[in-house]
Amino acid sequence: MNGKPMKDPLELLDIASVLTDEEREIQATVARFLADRVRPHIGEWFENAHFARELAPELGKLGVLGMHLEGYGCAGTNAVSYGLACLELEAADSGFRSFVSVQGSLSMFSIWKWGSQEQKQEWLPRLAAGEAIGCFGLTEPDFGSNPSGMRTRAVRDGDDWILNGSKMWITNGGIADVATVWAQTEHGIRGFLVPRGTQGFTTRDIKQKMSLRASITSELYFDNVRLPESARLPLAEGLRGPLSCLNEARFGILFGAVGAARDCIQAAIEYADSRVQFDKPISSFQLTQKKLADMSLSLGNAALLALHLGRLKDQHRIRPEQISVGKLNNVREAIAIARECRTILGANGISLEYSPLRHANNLESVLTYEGTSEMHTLIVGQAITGQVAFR
Ligand code: TGC
Ligand code: FAD
Repeated sequence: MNGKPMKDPLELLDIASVLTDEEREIQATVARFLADRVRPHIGEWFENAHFARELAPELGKLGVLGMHLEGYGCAGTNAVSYGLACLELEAADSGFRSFVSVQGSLSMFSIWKWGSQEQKQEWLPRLAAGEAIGCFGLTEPDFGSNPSGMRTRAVRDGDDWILNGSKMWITNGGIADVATVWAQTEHGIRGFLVPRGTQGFTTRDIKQKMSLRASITSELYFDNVRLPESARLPLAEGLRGPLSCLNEARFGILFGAVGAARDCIQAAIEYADSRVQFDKPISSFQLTQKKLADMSLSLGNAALLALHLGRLKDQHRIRPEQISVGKLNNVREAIAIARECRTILGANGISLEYSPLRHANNLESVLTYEGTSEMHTLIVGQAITGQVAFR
């Protein structure tokens, strides 16, 4: 007896049943927005390397920018709701989840956690509304996985600071109104807020990307940029400052990856149901079913892991190495799923008309940024053995 295909592979484990009504409502609202404003255009935006900047105020109105932060115009939701919003954003395209991660978890969080009252009042309400855009400069051309070696340097000149150096691979860099920039000082690493238009601060967008094409990635240059002491994030001292922001963004990614994988499996189920070879839908072949069953198992595991970590975060007892477990596992599983789904679509799988290869290409960046899979393996290895293997 034949039945109807399952539309959402997360239904297999009834994942939605362990969410609260409010969490389900937030997830559905974000999904509706994306279905209306992003999904119809995303293939074209990816092909043309276009970031739809005009959506920033709409995302602000939707409440997803800095949504898990309290005060200053932020929605103040729980961590699971933020994760579910990331899941839906990444189901549409990793570029939109990236935009929201960088705005809320890196730019806004750095100010919210480490900034002065004046800095918070000046920037957070505008960033939450999407009226201003933020970016976060940690990576440099010669220092990616090892940010402690950064060369960008800020030195005192009277009451001011003079900033010199460059940052590389910075999401939103070319369109940001304010950059959170991490630099060495004589007292160690410190963070600075550098507004667009500050003399000596320039940006250049990185072209010819084969991944995250619907997102802007840029280089930042600082040539004798003079900043007042009030531009320094007063509470951030050492590498702990930027790394604490990464915890927030990595948390969003471990949910986001589930969304990208879900979208790929949905596309594959739909395609397998309608594509006929040897006079039968390809969904009726055992090899196709094994692929779909195995992928749905690993999707369910990833979703349950994300939810577990979300509940720990909401109880304020999540540890960085647990976030590494989630990012490492869920991104690794998502990219494997995206590639496998592409095979189910045959030649059509290489067309931008379908999402799996776009997701797979995007996930190449996701595997690398916010700590490469190797770095997260070593963070987990260190937690298990007590031995540091980075150096
Ligand atoms: P280490 O000696 O281990 O630590 C230095 C200080 O930092 C503290 N710390 C943390 N604090 C908060 N959260 C964490 N996750 C932390 N990990 C370490 C640590 O306690 C220490 O504090 P203190 O007060 O004792 O000084 O540092 P290390 O130099 O050995 O490096 C450790 C390592 C390799 C894990 C770290 O540097 C790392 O995570 N590297 C990966 C770099 C990375 O993830 N870069 C991401 C750049 S941003 C980005 O990619 C945005 S993409 C966004 C998008 O578009 O979505
Ligand atoms: P490297 O650190 O040079 O690593 C190269 C390879 O060596 C990797 O496989 C790595 O795992 C491996 N490796 C390095 N050290 C070790 C070791 N000790 N043991 C084993 N293997 C090791 N950065 C920001 O600051 N802000 C942003 O907004 C931002 N956005 C990004 C957007 C995109 C699209 C991309 C692709 C990157 C972005 N990044 C951003 C940069 C990103 O965080 C870095 O690319 C990442 O941290 C890795 O650094 P790297 O590329 O220099 O690689």
